[in-house]
Amino acid sequence: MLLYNAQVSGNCYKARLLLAQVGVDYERREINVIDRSGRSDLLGGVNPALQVPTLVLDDGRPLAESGAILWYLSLGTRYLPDEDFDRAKVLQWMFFEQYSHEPNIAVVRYWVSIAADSPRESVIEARRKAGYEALDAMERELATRKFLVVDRYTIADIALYAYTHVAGEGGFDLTGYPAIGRWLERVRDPRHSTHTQLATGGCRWRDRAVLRNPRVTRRSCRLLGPAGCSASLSRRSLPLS
Ligand SMILES: N[C@@H](CCC(=O)N[C@@H](CS)C(=O)NCC(=O)O)C(=O)O
Repeated sequence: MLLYNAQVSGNCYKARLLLAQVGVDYERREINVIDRSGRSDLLGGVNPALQVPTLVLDDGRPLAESGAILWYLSLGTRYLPDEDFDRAKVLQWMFFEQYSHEPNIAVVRYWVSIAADSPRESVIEARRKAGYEALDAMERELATRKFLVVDRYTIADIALYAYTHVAGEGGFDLTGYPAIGRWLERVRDPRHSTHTQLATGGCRWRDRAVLRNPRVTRRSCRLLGPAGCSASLSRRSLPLS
């Protein structure tokens, strides 16, 4: 697979994290999110929105939007629940992320820490206020449960972890959000999610739940035999920030 990627982008981070967790080998093509020149030439054929992340499958079909990429890669894996209602709850949080969280927390982070120019302070403050409201909603939910859905790590957690764990770069102060703080730790905990196991050479791609998804496993199974698996995975630098 090929990922059109920007290293600073939390939306791309979601795709990189799940690709690492399911153990798919892929290439990256870097896009500059500040200098937008030449964007049509680079992405015109694969994403009408001319944005990243965009994933191109091995058969050439392109898939854009971080949520769609997470959904596709998680089909048949432990990262997407089987039960219909639980799957709808995953979507609930992913839509929340795209409408209430990312447009405020990610955009303020972009203005404050990445962009060459930013709007006037009152505009930033209005977005920051809306960002805090999104964090309030997460705090209320996470005060009652360990993860956003079915009390285990799913792509809903990946979608919301991406920009929450770097919210400080947008001037968001998370000290008043103890449940979010504990959830951030849980997401990083190898007992709940697998990325730190991968970092230490874990071999989750052989897991039965992962193997149920032919899209993400056929190629990695071919590429990584049992002996090569931990070596390949431990060499991979994981996109944890
Ligand atoms: N809803 C999209 C948003 C994608 C998006 O905003 N991508 C940004 C990087 S985070 C981008 O490509 N910016 C450059 C541009 O719009 O020209 C998603 O979740 O993937």
